[in-house]
Amino acid sequence: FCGAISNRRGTPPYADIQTGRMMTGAERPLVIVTRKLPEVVETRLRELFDARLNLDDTPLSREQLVEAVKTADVLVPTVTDRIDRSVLSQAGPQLKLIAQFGTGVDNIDLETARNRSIIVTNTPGVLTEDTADMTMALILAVPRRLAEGAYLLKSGDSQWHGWSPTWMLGHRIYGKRLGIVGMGRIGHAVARRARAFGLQVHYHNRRRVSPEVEEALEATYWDSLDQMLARMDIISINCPHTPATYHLLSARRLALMKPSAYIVNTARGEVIDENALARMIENDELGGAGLDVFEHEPAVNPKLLKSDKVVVLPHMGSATLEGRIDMGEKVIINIKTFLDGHAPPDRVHPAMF
Ligand code: 8YV
Repeated sequence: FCGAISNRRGTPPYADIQTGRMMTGAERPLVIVTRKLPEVVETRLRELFDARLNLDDTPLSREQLVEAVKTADVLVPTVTDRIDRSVLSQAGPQLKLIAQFGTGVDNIDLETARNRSIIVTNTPGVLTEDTADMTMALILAVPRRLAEGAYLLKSGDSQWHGWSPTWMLGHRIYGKRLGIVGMGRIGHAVARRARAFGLQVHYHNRRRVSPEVEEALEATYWDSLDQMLARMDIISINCPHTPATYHLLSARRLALMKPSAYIVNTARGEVIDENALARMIENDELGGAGLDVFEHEPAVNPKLLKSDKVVVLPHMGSATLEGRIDMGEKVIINIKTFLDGHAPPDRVHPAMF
């Protein structure tokens, strides 16, 4: 990790983070990036900053993370880096910005960051459509048994003896009720897609969206999550993971769902009590699940892996090259704006935690 890459001299100077003093060449702020990013993003980072990159993409150990916060002026972590209180409390006074490569910031102890006057930014907006696409893919895949069918042919020992009218029957999604938990950017994008597939859109959110948006999405608001859960055919989790949403889908709430209902999660595993979900799947108490995220990534509950009623993906919701490049650009804009002495555009608002 951290093969230091020296920068070309002659790139524009920057104001020092602490003093506002102009810096040039080797004095430029040190930006430590914890994971390998697309080449075009890394090239730009090297051009602009004293960038220390992770060329072989091995996730940082805790000790390496501590070392990084002790030395970096700007840290660029991702979801796989646990920047908790004990890591942050060892940060040097030079660390002033954590520019997360990602939208979710639940891997960062925001309160400690705030107490230490470290600004945290993220990359909202640029992965909305990709994540909504993957959500829709799971909403289709689970009821229509897509992964099961594909695996059956690819697994070699063909159990396919030709078409039959009663074989591999799934369930129709057209006309069914979709309940979106979390009507932010991604929730909206899922709702737009769902309408096109003939689903009836329902949602639960901390705040009700405007009547204009509700009308455009033909979306029905539920103040009570419990009541919504009991009446939906499909539930999609699209809210961030915060202390308030940890195990929002608890064993008690999961049990409110119809036994035929499906649940899809492209947000964060921690929003669902994964053990409770796995038990329900094992006991045939739910129609199925489409999961892109897990409570203890990269571990996945074996009961979920075993079940034909569950489609699992390895946290791929936003995994497009275009999306990753856009995320990198956002990170660079946040860093550059900050180093130029302005408030970076994607500061994580205190209301998020
Ligand atoms: C990213 C995500 O892959 O941005 C997020 O919140 O969940 C993913 O799309 C990852 O988190 C990058 O940090």
